[in-house]
Amino acid sequence: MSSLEADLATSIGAEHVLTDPDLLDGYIWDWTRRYSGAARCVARPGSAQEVAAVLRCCADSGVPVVTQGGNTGLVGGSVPGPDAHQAAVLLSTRRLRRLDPVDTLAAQVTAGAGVTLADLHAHAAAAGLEYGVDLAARDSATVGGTIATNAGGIHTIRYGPTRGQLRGIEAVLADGSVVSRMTGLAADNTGYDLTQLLAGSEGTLAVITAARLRLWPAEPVAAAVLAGVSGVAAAANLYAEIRAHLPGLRAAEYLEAAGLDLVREAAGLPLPLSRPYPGYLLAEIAGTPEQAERLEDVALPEDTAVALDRAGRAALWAYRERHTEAISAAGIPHKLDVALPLGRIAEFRAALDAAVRDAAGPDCRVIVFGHIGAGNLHVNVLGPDPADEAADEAVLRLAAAFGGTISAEHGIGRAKAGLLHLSRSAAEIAAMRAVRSALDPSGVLNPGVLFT
Ligand code: FAD
Ligand code: 2HG
Ligand code: ZN
Repeated sequence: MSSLEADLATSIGAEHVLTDPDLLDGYIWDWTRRYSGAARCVARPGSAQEVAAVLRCCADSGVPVVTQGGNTGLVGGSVPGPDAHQAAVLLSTRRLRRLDPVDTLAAQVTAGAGVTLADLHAHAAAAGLEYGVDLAARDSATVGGTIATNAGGIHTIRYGPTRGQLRGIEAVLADGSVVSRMTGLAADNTGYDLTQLLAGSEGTLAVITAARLRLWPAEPVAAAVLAGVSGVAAAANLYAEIRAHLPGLRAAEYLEAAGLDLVREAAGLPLPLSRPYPGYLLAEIAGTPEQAERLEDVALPEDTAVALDRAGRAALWAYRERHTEAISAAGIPHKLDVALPLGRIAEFRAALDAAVRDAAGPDCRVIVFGHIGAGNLHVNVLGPDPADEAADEAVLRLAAAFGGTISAEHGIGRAKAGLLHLSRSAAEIAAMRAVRSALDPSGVLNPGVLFT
């Protein structure tokens, strides 16, 4: 055991420092199997003080630290870079499982960074409240990871992304100092907002150890609706039509035939409607059954499935939520996560397939789905070699050309670090780098993530 591993073992307990290559293998590959890297060990601290001790040991040795929560991130940020000379300490937050009683008066809760979204949802629900961020990886994705990526998800149109749920944060900086602002005050105007700064920081500024989270009154879900449409423009228009009639609209998702076919094949599901369509809009409506009756005022396509009970709604959601799994069952995907102004989303979609095939070859399969209410399209490309970046770059350049962003919700990670300039100006990138240098002067936290 080297002196760093020995120091880590002294600080957090030898049983929480993993060096066995078979055990490391479970941490060093990302969810998509496209990215993996070199880790010298995995450290599993159990408190903010132990995180601080790990960071101090690594700072003293000049060894990079890659923080990992549920390892469901889709941009290669949760695993180390491939350079064996730069082998990292992988800091897993999975033991940071504190989950305090819900403060029903403030409608807030304090949760450790390693708490999963599923556990947080169950905890909030038991108090008659709801956490505003939900996504299909809920059983593994953590509070810390979703803050670090500013995750979006299926309820972004209702509650906003993760940054909108934050009322405080506890984190450890690269030098081991603990910053904690967990008062939960909704009104607090005392200088720089470190809590918000860490939202979307992707492990490059600090290790988040806990957060004070805002909760919402639990909403009864009245209906899920799946409508067959001609494509993304029709889906966007139908979304706007439902929004105009139903104030309880809380999710508006888009699917296409290519993704639906993969899901049906992987999960053995029947066609959801009487015949196939080029696209589908899936909407979820909150409210009482009477409020859901206002769906009758919406000009829904004739071929629309409406599910009122929980089982029926889950059956419709399965067609959307199983996309990521079904795509990975067909190959190692190139994942892009763009957002466009709704008014330009159809132009982008019309140009997409040709742009990908021109860049990466005629046999690429392009699968598009996403959170249409947020203008967010997930573009998955199957076919090109995992190391070939041509399709990725073509999609991101196209999004930028149509006034969009290269990341709607997954972040930049390692995958898009070289193309950050497509969405951020030179002055913005310089300011971001200055913030990073101020908080982590040696650049030990997640090197290669966000910036090349
Ligand atoms: P990880 O993957 O472990 O890490 C992600 C990033 O955060 C890395 O850069 C890591 O270094 C950093 N990090 C993790 N924990 C900390 C911490 N405590 N302190 C500092 N940095 C940290 N994303 C969406 O936004 N919306 C979706 O709808 C969505 N759906 C998904 C569905 C599936 C099936 C899958 C596999 C993924 C999906 N994702 C989605 C992506 C992913 O779930 C999110 O990015 C999530 O926020 C990652 O959380 P995690 O705990 O797994 O983080
Ligand atoms: C989703 O919305 C996730 O399902 C994953 O953000 C997207 O797999 C993807 O590309
Ligand atoms: Zn998504």
